[in-house]
Amino acid sequence: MSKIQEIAAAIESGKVKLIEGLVSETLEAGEDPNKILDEGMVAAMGVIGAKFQANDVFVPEMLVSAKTMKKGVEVLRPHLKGDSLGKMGKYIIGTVAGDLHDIGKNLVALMIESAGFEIIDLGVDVPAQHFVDALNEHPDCKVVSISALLTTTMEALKNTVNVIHDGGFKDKVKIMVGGAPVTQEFADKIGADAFTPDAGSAASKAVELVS
Ligand code: B12
Repeated sequence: MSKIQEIAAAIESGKVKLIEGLVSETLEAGEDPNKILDEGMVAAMGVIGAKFQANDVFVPEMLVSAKTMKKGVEVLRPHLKGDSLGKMGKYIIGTVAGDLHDIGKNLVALMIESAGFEIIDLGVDVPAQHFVDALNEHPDCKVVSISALLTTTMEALKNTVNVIHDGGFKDKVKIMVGGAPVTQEFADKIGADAFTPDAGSAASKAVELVS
């Protein structure tokens, strides 16, 4: 088993105590941090999702895997970060109302930060009005982004975009949306300015939006 496969297996089976050591060892062995993230960690969460759908694992197992992933990402974090902090301006991010998933949102925030933005993270289950409040608090912010992981919260995503537009920000900020059930077609339909399928492409899109 390769080190990356070991990391994936540790996340799938929720080995919270082993993950930090494993990720450190793999980095020390010279492995690319982006490869560890995508092929080890993100892939493992996909496997857990499929197992959950097949009733092979349940919410408690998903939670332990999520906790394991978060610990692993903390070890990777300094290796993924750039040093151009805040140069590109501010970037507001949050998970939509009704949705508690934050691993993808946190990865997007990490990559966007690496691209030089200052992150204002509103957390999870964020009511639409909180995005407007944050924009009023940070009038120099040019991009706001919303994550949704549940098909049942896609309607809240649409509502959040409307509330931001109605709050007077239609032509002032760009809205990015994403998360597993979101597509380009859906993003267009709800009037968002951009969608990307993953954190890496979210970072380049954010730079494009402010350039
Ligand atoms: C971990 C997990 C949980 C954890 C979350 C812990 C946490 N802190 O995040 C817990 C246990 C809490 C959980 C709870 C539930 N979950 Co859950 N969960 C997952 C799981 C296994 C992994 C999600 C994840 O972290 N993926 C890894 C990250 C890296 O990927 P990602 O989030 O998609 O993000 C990437 C992209 O989408 C994109 N992206 C994400 N956000 C954004 C934002 C922008 C702006 C952009 C541009 C891009 C972008 O970039 C990211 C990085 O590349 C998924 C399965 C799956 N395949 O997604 C199910 C899944 C999302 N959950 C599901 C369900 C049903 C639930 C529950 C309803 C279960 C229950 N019965 O209680 C609850 C809902 C709770 C709530 N109200 O939110 C279903 C959703 C089904 C559906 N179609 O809606 C899934 C798909 C599992 C399944 N296959 O059935 N879950």
